[in-house]
Amino acid sequence: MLNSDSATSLLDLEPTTKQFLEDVLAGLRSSPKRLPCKYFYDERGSQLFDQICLLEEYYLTRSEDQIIKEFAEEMADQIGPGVMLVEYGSGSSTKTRALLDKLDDPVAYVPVDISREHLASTAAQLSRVYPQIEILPVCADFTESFSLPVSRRVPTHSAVFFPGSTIGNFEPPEARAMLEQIADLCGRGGGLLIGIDLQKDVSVIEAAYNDSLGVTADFNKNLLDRINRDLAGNFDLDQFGHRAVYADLEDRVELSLVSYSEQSVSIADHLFQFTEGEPIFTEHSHKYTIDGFAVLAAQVGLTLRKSWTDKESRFAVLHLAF
Ligand code: AVJ
Repeated sequence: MLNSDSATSLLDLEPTTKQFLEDVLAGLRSSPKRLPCKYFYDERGSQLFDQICLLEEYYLTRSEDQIIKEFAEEMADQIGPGVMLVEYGSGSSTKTRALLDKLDDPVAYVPVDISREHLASTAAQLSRVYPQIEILPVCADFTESFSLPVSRRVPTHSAVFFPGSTIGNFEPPEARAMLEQIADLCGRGGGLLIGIDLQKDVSVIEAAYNDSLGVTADFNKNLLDRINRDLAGNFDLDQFGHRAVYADLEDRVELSLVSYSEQSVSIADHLFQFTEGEPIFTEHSHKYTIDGFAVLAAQVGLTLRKSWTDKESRFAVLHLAF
């Protein structure tokens, strides 16, 4: 319980600039060039993503919100009483409140996010709304394993809430490893509530990543701007174009930034050459069927217990447990 004179304590495991530089140099030295999408989410990137969530074309957020609002009680029943709820990529936690409202006497809520500023403001706001739940924010890259904070009351079990289809950013082997890490973290008991974007008409998916207002293009290019700001880069943002194309074989939309011309870019004291039309891949977003995801989860011992979809079957939330 947080009393009025205690600030929200925050476990800060945010990746350092050194790690950012190492990851950027390694990505731009690979062929094809790539950059880790987890670095999209600096303060500006998180704000742009919040705008993406409101876009007409980007159906994912409102579809998932509709599902959670409609079925929160059933989801809470699946998770059970006295839980420590750990949310990966908590962002603004707008999805979570409908679930927190229905949980039976949750002991603690642990938002985990890579954007420290976003996390601190979200945690402070939630501790005001839910004074009866201990809010224990963790600033971390959840793709790396981390230990759970200790709550004042001992939870009956932990459950992980992983909304937003962020699991889609992982290649299948990494997605499997992520599910294994989550299974180890929550163990038997609450299990995992996870949002997945479903396979559908490709034109609907591609429109969601090529919005008419250009917000996704700004989101994608903000990564180059962050490199310029944080790593003394000299990317000319007008010399790179946003591209988002669905790759049928891999069942994913692939975001990239394409060099409009032959050019060189320096980062710190490293020089990188680009040919005209050369892409930097910045994000893959995999799309699943419910059965296909259940097969993947079964590889780490998680069984599909229940699933819910929106009215247009565009998105699904799955409950998986041992
Ligand atoms: C937050 C990773 C789920 O893949 O749809 C939105 C990020 N990228 N628009 C997604 C994103 C471009 C989003 N995830």
